[in-house]
Amino acid sequence: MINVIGLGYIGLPTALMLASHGMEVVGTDYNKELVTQLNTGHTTFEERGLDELFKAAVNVGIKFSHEYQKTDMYIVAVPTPYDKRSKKLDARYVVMAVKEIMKVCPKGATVVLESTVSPGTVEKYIRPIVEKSGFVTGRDIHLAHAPERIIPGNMVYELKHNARTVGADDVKIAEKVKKIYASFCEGEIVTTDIRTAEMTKVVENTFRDINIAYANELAKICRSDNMDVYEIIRIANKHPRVNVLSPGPGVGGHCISVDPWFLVGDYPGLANIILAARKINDSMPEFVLERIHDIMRETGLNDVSRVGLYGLTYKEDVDDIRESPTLQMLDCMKKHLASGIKIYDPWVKRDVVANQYHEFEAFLRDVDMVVILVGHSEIREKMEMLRGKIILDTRKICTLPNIYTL
Ligand code: SAJ
Repeated sequence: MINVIGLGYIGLPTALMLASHGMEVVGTDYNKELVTQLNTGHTTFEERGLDELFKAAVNVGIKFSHEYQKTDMYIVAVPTPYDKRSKKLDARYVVMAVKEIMKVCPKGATVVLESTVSPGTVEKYIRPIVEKSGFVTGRDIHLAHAPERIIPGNMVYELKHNARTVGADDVKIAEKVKKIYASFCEGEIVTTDIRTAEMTKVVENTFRDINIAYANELAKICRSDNMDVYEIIRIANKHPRVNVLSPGPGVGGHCISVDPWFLVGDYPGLANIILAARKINDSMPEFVLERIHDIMRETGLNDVSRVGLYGLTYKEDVDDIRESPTLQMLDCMKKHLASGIKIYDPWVKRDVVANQYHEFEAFLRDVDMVVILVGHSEIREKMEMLRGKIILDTRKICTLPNIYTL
């Protein structure tokens, strides 16, 4: 039996996938409400294909509990935030999970960590917990790191098709863990040591952060000198070895805006491009605010309560608002004591900010300017309804004429 610890954005789909491919699975989460919701037949977030996968897993007997199980295989997928001051990994959830596992696991068990961590985390935090619990790693308890790689919005597909990495102390354990993932993963599964697996995952997300920062910096340069950044990127990308990403209102989510900080925190003085990229991406919400300000002045709109922000999530067609550029912008506005701006997101059903709307029509009625911050399918389909508004499109998705861009 496999006990998947943490039933959030990564743990839940992983548990469901394993169960629906013939593994006996119990998913454990310390949040009792979440466990109850799953046990009453409801998924806890929206994701393409998740409900179908959930049904398939429930049909073959997946179980959810808030209790850790006694078994020989654990997969840990708990949050790994960073400490905003030190910029280092905050390992408290990983530590808590491994401590709980040690209370129930038998000798011979394998603990696989899926959460993204900074290089050296298993050595620094996990191995000591195992040893303090009276076990010898590599003999009584085996450790492995198999970082998740799936992208929100396409998780179910990517779980099945992406290549994966499995790092372990011992080749036999790596092969054993690989076999479990191979039950559903059709991509290549590369085995390596734990530290390499840890570093590789952080390197992947940092690569993307740096590339997005390049696009965002170009947007700023082009704005300062009246050039069309989108046209320039479109043409540059025709070069066979160039692939500039898209500028946007900033980088959100719990991965790309967080993981590069692990390297900055652990390697001060060495992680220079990485730090610069983080700063550029973090500066984008403020840049958008400046654009709003300039456009208001240019168009004679002087009432901020007639400005509407479209999108609260960190990217299109997901319901995740963690570190979202819109929230970063609202924080920035608070510093300047500005308020009254209106907000709408079709994916965010509960009230999370002031002046939030739940009806697109009502939102549009109350604003003269719409700032597109997230390119949800909804707005792409309903673009015509924006006709007549002043539009700032930070995602370059608007098909109407005379719009403003970054
Ligand atoms: N963004 C841009 N311009 C772009 C691409 C993205 O501004 O050209 C913004 C997005 O709008 C969003 C942020 O960057 O705010 C991050 O979005 P994303 O779609 O690039 O990535 P995530 O955070 O949803 O998922 C990433 C993925 N990592 C990589 O692509 C290297 C995913 O594969 C990881 O599994 C995930 O992080 C994770 O959990 O670590």
